Amino acid sequence: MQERQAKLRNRLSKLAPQLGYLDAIRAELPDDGILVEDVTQLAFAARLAYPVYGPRTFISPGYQDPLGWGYATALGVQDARRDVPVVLISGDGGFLFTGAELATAVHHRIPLVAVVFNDGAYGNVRRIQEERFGNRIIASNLTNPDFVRYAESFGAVAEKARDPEGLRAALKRGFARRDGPTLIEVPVGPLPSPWEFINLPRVRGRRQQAAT
Ligand SMILES: Cc1ncc(C[n+]2csc(CCOP(=O)(O)OP(=O)(O)O)c2C)c(N)n1
Ligand SMILES: [Mg+2]
Repeated sequence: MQERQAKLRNRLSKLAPQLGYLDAIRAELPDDGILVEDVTQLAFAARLAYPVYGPRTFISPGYQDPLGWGYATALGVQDARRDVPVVLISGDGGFLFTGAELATAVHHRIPLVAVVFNDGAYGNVRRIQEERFGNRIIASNLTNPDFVRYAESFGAVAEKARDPEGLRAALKRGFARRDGPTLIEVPVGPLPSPWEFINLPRVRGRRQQAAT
């Protein structure tokens, strides 16, 4: 198993920035803790390489990828499982879809830890516009609130983490709090594309594909 994981890591080494943050989360989250993901570049990497140790400990939106479901869903997960730590990974764009549920989290003292990776963009879409549409950037740069102050204004605890080490320390503090929500903002730059690992070559219908 460990050998398989090492091989996988080797193959995905291009995704080192994302993997560093996922390792930090895996190191701090107990084996029976639950990871919930929104639709973000970190989540795409998690689907490929985040080690899951038990059933129902990795909650993913699946193939439909409804951006923004993460925060609301993770709150439900944490409320249903008050006995284990729950962590959300989300991008800045997706977080703002249901981020106002911070009010619910504070109101009901739901101890969810949300990690928001902030690249100031719908980063996954912006990269596609850059690489495949001649750098024609349309509606993928974001004007964001200050996420720490936003969360604090609801009465949540919030802090910034600037690297995987910092994230580990912040997660420790977040998981230790059982009386309310925590938000951790992680500022990031552009991240390497995971698409070559997701769009695998066809194994059927090759002839048909060649004809189109
Ligand atoms: C409802 C919905 N709208 C649009 C998309 C397409 N989409 C996939 S990823 C993404 C960008 C997400 O931005 P952010 O949450 O900041 O994560 P990042 O890509 O920057 O890591 C978008 C718009 C989607 N999956 N679902
Ligand atoms: Mg983003």
